[in-house]
Amino acid sequence: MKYSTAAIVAALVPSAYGHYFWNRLIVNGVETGDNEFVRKTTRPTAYNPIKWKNVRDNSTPDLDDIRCNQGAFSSAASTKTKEVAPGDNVGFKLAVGATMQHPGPALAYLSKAPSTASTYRGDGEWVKIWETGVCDTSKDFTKDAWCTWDKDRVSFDLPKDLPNGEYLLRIEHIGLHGAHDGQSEFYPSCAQIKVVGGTDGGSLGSGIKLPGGYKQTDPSFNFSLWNGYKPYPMPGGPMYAGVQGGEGSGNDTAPAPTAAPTVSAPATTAAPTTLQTATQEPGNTAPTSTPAPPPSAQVPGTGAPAPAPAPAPVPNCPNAPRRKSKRSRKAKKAKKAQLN
Ligand SMILES: [Cu+2]
Repeated sequence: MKYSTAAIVAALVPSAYGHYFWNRLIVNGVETGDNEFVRKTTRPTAYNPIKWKNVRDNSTPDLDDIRCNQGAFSSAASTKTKEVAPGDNVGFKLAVGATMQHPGPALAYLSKAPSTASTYRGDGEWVKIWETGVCDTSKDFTKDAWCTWDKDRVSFDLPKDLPNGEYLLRIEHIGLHGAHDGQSEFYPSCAQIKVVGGTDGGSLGSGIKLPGGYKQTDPSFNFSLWNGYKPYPMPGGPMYAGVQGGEGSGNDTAPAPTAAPTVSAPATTAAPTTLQTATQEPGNTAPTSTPAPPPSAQVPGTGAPAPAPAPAPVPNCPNAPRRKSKRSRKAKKAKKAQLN
């Protein structure tokens, strides 16, 4: 049977710009292997998000799933731990050629393992070390205004004063297209790292617990992208403020991070911890017109226009209900190869 280009494109859509999961750690620009240092999820559909509503794979942010994705601890022992140095540029790449075609922020957290990363469940404090939100308020707030839009990776620097030891490094992208309806989508994963060449002792200061630090009622997860740009209140508590104590840190007097995480602030008075941009740009993102298709160069093998998301309500991802639909044999094979 001969497939039309359009049919093939439609079949490829889910893996090309649907849901996604992380499986590669990047260190100083060098990609590591699939799940070599990133714990593998056991969820039936690896790219499904974690959600509070319209739940997939029984996975919600109130479960341990929110740490490193569902079932990730079961692969901890078979996941390698990557040696890194303080200040190294690290990053994560999505699996199966996916890109982040969901609007929303990305965040990175560290949690110190009491002993080794490969035996750590992640039940300690998670300290946020990086975040990214809106890069250009003149663009579509439901799409490419967000810095991560259509990217297949993120990268950032580890703190220069990061104490020696083993950690879980947690990456997360949050899809906000359905957040006005309580349908924020969480895509976390963790890499196992060992910091060497730094100083001994000292702590990262206060962070959040996962689960617990994200609440279903948080303004960050009940936020509408659909009526033009507005500042987004970043979740995840205070940003890392420097090592607390420890030998040779020279930073023993660093102020303690603020005690009150913004995530627990009521919606009406929430003061965002971080605004990516200072100015408000009204009127340019009204979701009344059909969005332009993504540049085909950004979506390998397709020139497919993105399914136009309805302005409101937006209960589902454009592709979510279609993920089980016919997929080309080629894409299936490629995906299987990636997953093996
Ligand atoms: Cu989605």
